Amino acid sequence: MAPNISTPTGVLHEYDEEVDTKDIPPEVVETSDRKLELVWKNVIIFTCFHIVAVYGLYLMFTSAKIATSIFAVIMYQLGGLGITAGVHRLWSHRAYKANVPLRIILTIFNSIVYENSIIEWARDHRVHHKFSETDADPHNAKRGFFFAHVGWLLCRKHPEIKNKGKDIDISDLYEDSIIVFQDRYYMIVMPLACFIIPTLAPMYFWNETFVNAFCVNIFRYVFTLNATWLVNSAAHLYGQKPYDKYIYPSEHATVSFFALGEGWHNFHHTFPWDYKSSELGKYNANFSTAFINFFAKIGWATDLKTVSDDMVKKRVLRTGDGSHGIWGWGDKDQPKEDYNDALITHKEH
Ligand code: ST9
Ligand code: ZN
Ligand code: ZN
Repeated sequence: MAPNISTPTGVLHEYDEEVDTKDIPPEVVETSDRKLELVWKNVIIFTCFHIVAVYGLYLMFTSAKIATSIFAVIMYQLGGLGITAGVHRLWSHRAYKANVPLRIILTIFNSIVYENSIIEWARDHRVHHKFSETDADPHNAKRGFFFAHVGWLLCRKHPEIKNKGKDIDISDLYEDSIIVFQDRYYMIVMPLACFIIPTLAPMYFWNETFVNAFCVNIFRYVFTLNATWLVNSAAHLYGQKPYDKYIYPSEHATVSFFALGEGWHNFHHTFPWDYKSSELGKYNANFSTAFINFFAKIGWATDLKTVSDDMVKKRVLRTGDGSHGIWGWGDKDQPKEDYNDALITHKEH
């Protein structure tokens, strides 16, 4: 018997034979086999980073030069693009293709933020998509906000991540010599790009003090980390689900703002190969899309994949929670006055 989908506004429509169980998140492994093995080194490092970051924020408003703060904002944007347009949309999801110069730029940008090498990040992320909200998901949101946000980086991984993860194909990543280079020399490239150069540049170019330059840069880094982590925590736990109400990921405008357009997470988990990572395509909340569009214009980014309106529509009707906006002319939720007041020219006779 075909069940109905109920929405906040009532029953939307009937399931048809297209519905399959992959829309329903798999049950988690019994919690009893979770052994929390804290990695104290990480606990101490992340605590120190956050304390220095708070001091860096204080210095931005007290003694740091304005150029140092502007520089930090620029580094946040560039590093952010290295995550969103780079390791996320390009390398993890292959949502578009990039030529060698663009891949080099994105690899440099990516190294501005210490979030592990592109290969390691993309491997964890593919596992996250494939096994979302199970123990094989590195930042399983069913273990709570703190675990999904940062806790997962403070303890040993669940054995399921390694068991299931070994079957995820990442051979394409090893075929890209640029990111293989980054992975091999990560502990040289990353400290230079994330910590050393961003600290020395303000000291060299506008005579900033070491303490100001260092602490403001740590604030920039920690801010970027938290913007990224919010996608795993807040955007997996709070928000509407216009595309698929059977999954945890949700649409979160605030997260999207800080994460350069990556908070439209219900859309993203439904259509992970869409280069916009959202349906909206509004640049004010999706700076990363504007960046990719620019490089597409000059021919450096190609094969941009995106979901057709029709595909989105079908999916919204089949599994959405009813919170999706109107489709356009003829949508069942379109206000009746539109029919009377809309200006229609060149009418068909
Ligand atoms: C960081 C990453 O912050 C953040 C990622 C967030 C992702 C967000 C996604 C959201 C969408 C995009 C939004 C972007 C928004 C951007 C906004 C920007 C403004 N598959 O890991 P190990 C195996 S990092 C298959 O050591 P432990 C493998 O054999 C922060 N196999 O596990 C591996 O060996 P190898 C900085 C896997 O010992 C072996 O297990 N980084 C997989 O349990 C051991 O792996 C840090 O602080 C897998 N997925 O340790 C480092 N995983 O690697 C933190 C593992 O040689 N990490 N295996 O192949 C660590 O210290 C450790 O990883 C650990 C776990 C303690 C957490
Ligand atoms: Zn996710
Ligand atoms: Zn993703």
